[in-house]
Amino acid sequence: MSDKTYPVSEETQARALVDQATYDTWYRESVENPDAFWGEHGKRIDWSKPYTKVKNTSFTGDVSIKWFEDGQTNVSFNCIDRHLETRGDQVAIIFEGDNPYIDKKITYRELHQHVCRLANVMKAQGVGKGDRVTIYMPMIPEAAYAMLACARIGAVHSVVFGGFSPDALAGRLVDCASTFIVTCDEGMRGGKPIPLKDNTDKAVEIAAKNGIDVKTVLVVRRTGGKITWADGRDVWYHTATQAADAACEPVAMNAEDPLFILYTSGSTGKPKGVLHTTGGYLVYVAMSHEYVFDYHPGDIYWCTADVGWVTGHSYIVYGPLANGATTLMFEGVPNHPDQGRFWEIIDKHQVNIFYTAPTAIRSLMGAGDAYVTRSSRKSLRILGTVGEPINPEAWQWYHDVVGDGRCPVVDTWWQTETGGHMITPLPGATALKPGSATLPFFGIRPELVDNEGNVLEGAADGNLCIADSWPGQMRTVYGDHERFIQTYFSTYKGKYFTGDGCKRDADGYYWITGRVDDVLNVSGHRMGTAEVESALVSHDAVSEAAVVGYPHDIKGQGIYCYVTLMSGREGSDDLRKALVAHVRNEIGPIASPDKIQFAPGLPKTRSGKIMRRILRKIAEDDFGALGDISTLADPGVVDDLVANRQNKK
Ligand code: 6R9
Repeated sequence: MSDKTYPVSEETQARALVDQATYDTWYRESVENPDAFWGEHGKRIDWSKPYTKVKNTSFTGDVSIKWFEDGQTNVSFNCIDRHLETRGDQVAIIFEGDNPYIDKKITYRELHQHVCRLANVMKAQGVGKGDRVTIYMPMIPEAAYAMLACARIGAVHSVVFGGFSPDALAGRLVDCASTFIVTCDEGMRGGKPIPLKDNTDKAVEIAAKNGIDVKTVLVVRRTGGKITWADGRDVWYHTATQAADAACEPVAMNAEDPLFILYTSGSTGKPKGVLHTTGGYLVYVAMSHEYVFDYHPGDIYWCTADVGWVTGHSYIVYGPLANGATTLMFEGVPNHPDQGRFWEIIDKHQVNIFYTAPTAIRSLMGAGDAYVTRSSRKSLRILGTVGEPINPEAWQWYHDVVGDGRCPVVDTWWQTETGGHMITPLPGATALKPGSATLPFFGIRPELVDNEGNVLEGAADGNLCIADSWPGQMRTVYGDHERFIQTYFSTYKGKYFTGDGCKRDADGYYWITGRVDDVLNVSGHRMGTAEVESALVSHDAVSEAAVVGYPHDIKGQGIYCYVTLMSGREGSDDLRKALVAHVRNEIGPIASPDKIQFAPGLPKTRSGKIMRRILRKIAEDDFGALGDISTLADPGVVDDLVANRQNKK
């Protein structure tokens, strides 16, 4: 923990929407009287039928979460139509291509036409309210059009990150019985094509074997690369939308109607379909986008996330567009053509607010300051980070070098499940401490509890829970409410358990220490150790596997795999390569193992439970501190594991 503090500068204060006194008053109101507070702030979006009820939530029993439940609205109307009169000609989306010579600007009026045409195409293809539409796209504006077109007609989107494999895509198609896909011929990243249509074809085949017949694949032409075509199923996006009407009435949705499903990894089992609904979600992401980034009309805002993750949903598309902002979508990667690309884009489009991940900051910091200092960055006002804990050195570099010491850094802690920011500074209200996500956002009641569930007071170190509901919270796991209750509300009764460990210092500041469950965070991407293990054991050479994380300088965590082979199989570098390729194939490149150790046996208790604590220590090369190994069925396996460790420092 760094002990430096950065008070709010006069310049930031003068401009800020929320100062410290306002934060204090609003925060108190928001937790003491949530009905009054959210009843007022819910009005920031337009409702076709105003709500009369505000909060109706329970974290016990069946767990039921409803906000603004008798109100009606439409997310696409709020993100587009209501801006047309005042800012129809303002740019809504700036697209910056993978190739630095390609960009384009889409105004709110153009956005309206694109979204209406696509919504009409979906309707003509039989998509209606409540139907699940899968979006498997690169970072191009059509991905946002597709999300908004779904919202317009009441369809529920499930965006699947373009880096996921056909298998992973198929699993998500089957889980939510989705038969309509929007994809593209190929994506383009760092000058390399990504075969999205090809992957989709494979996924459709796998889904068919599992009982889901995909009816329509709508294909955006991005590269013009060669693809195979299934007549009767595949439809070109450009021909269909050209022929469609450019007007489409938004459907009135109840506040609690589903908006989207987004799959995320947990400590056990297959990824969960996190379900978010309409009214509360939009209020929460719009409000947090405005106050956390101190967004003012006219600001150019850039979040470098992918729309395949929740950050892309809430803070590239829904929050910014609900606020009538100009949001930048970047197709490429931070190191193409070179490691100065981010800073070049900031100058090119005069970006005022920049939001990225610690892993990107660490890797660009490693490239050296010259890539940064050759750019001006004078337009920058606010810097943000998300996705994993930021180490104080990276925070300091971001603040001092990228922000020239002028720009507050908002370290925003939140999750797919929370919909929007939970613990975060507000630029005009919060003194910053490098590495701390600081204080709770309006309506959020963090609690630290020990392993027995006792609530800890004052400065403490514990498991992070949230004591009461907020409007952006997920409502259920799609198709499995019991799993929702079990995963989030059963560890500590009556509280939402985040899965994160956290410290609170004497000033009440929160410092997230990382996951306390079997979830890895690799370059800000969440994945369950169980998912990587099941990918490994599906290889015919593998009999058993155990996966743990270890500290990695750039990625935050690396993936360390202990693999026991089938009898008669020999470990070798070739087999290591084959296993890495196999996992990439099963899940996607983000799950590539960093280290594979062949282990004749794994450390197990007498009841057969793998002792991950020991495996983590060996992976960290910290085997002097293995702790008590006397409960192991065969303590002898530990010597072999230590002798053959793959991460010797
Ligand atoms: C938004 C997002 C959620 C997990 C979360 C935590 C980690 C996210 C963080 C952070 C420390 C931050 N995390 N932001 N840890 N400081 N500012 O990333 O959602 O992909 O669901 O991941 O990421 O461990 O529990 P998601």
